[in-house]
Amino acid sequence: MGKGMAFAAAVAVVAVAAVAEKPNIIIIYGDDIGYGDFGCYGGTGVDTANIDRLAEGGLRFTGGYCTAATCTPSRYSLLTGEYAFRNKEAHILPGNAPLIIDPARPTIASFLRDNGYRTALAGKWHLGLGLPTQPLDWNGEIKPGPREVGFEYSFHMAATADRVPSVYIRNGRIVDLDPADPVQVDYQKPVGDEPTGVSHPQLLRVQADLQHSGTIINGVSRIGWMSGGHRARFRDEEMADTYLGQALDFIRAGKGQPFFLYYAPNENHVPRVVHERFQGASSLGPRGDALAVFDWCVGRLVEVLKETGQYENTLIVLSSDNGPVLFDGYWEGAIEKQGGHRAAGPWRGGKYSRWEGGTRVPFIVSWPGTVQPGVSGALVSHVDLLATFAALVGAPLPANAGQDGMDLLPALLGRSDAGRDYVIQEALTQLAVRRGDWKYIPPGSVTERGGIDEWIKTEVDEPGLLFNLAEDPGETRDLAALYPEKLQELRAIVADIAPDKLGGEKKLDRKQLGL
Ligand code: NG6
Ligand code: CA
Repeated sequence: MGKGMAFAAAVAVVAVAAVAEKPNIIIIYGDDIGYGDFGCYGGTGVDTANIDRLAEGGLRFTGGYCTAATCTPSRYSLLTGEYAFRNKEAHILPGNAPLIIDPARPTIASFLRDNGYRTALAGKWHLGLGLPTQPLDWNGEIKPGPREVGFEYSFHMAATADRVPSVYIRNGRIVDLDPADPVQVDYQKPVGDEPTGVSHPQLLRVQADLQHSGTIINGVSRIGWMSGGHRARFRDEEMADTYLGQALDFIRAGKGQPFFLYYAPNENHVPRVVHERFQGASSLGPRGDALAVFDWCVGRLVEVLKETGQYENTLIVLSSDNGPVLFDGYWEGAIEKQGGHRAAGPWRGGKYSRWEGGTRVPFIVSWPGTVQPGVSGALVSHVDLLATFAALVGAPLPANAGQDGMDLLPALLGRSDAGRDYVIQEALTQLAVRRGDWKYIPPGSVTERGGIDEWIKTEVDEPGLLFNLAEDPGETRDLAALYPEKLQELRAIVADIAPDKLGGEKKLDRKQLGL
């Protein structure tokens, strides 16, 4: 337990009730940033002084989880408070996928908007745009999208930086679009006659795998094909400054109304093409340089909060959408240059993985004067943020709001070290569960990225794998045979929540499992 955390539950209730004014709320959502990437979590090779300072003055969780080991499901759960596996569309989306959040479903953004907040998104979206019933016209009004699920202002890319269309969208319109040069997007076949990574590899600044060898934008081939929109195309080097600028403008514009900002930088997702002033900022190559960019952006954001007198009245949650990945389609040298830096910290695996590194992420909360500074081992998940913010603003959640989250306000403010009892971890639609020191991985396969252009799959048979994370953070010693009761206890959690996630065709019904 960290300094200053020995508070009785009764005290916590009184103290939380005493939070009178509605604070601003900022979620800073990193992309593919691992548990071990920041200095305050043991990272080396890149200076993350701004984030470390935020953690020092705030609360740093060691048991903080995103809900899934890839972006779309993780962001879906974050915003809705619903487990992503309940929504069959919540898998990694192409750049032309329809919106997967039902606009009738409350999100953190719509909930806070309805409770007096100004709301904005600046950064990555990747939750789809448009309707499932008709193809999206990129040259008209792009909707439904972030605005229809609660963001009054939105400035974002459609999906990821490695997926077309490589443009920004502001409030439902492509920014800087020339009507004489309309955008077309396709994920099945090339559109237009522009060079691709396959036809013109000599034009590439960074070599890519076949999946990332579609249309070349800014010297980098992407997933998918696009034509048109030349004036609107982004330059990767400026993306961080662009999103940050949007975030800062929004912060500065506030007048007497609290705000909610979902700030979702691209860093350090691939392609890692950082601004010239950050190239070589770390010893880790472009991946570390991108982390330095992220840290710098956090520093600027805090500075502007201070300049505008809002720092003390702003709750910041800083985290990541999934665990780290070194090679993710581009030959950027991340593996060769990692040295002693361990992006996932002590945990096994990373992005895509049911191993711990897939979903155990950095999780830092700042609210000067209100959050009790320290380090907390409480189990907290992004799925809880909607319910927790509802408690914070003192408003009931609508009946149809995310049913999977819980109010963890006392834990989030460092006034209690009681988090959730267990946490569900999703990777590629399969689940795992952690409770206390124990982790259970139901049958199926566990995926992780291996070395360069390599995937590693571990097939898991009945009854699944059981690990003690306190003694074996690397998940190397399966204790299933030694502790069958513990295994059944954790398995019962999954059986209750998602009986179909106990091993696909190998699944046994509950009676056969002895539950
Ligand atoms: C994968 C891509 C990867 C990345 C990821 C999404 C391949 C082989 N890999 O399918 O490069 O784009 O999708 O990342 O295509 S995420 O952080 O948005 O989930
Ligand atoms: Ca991600």
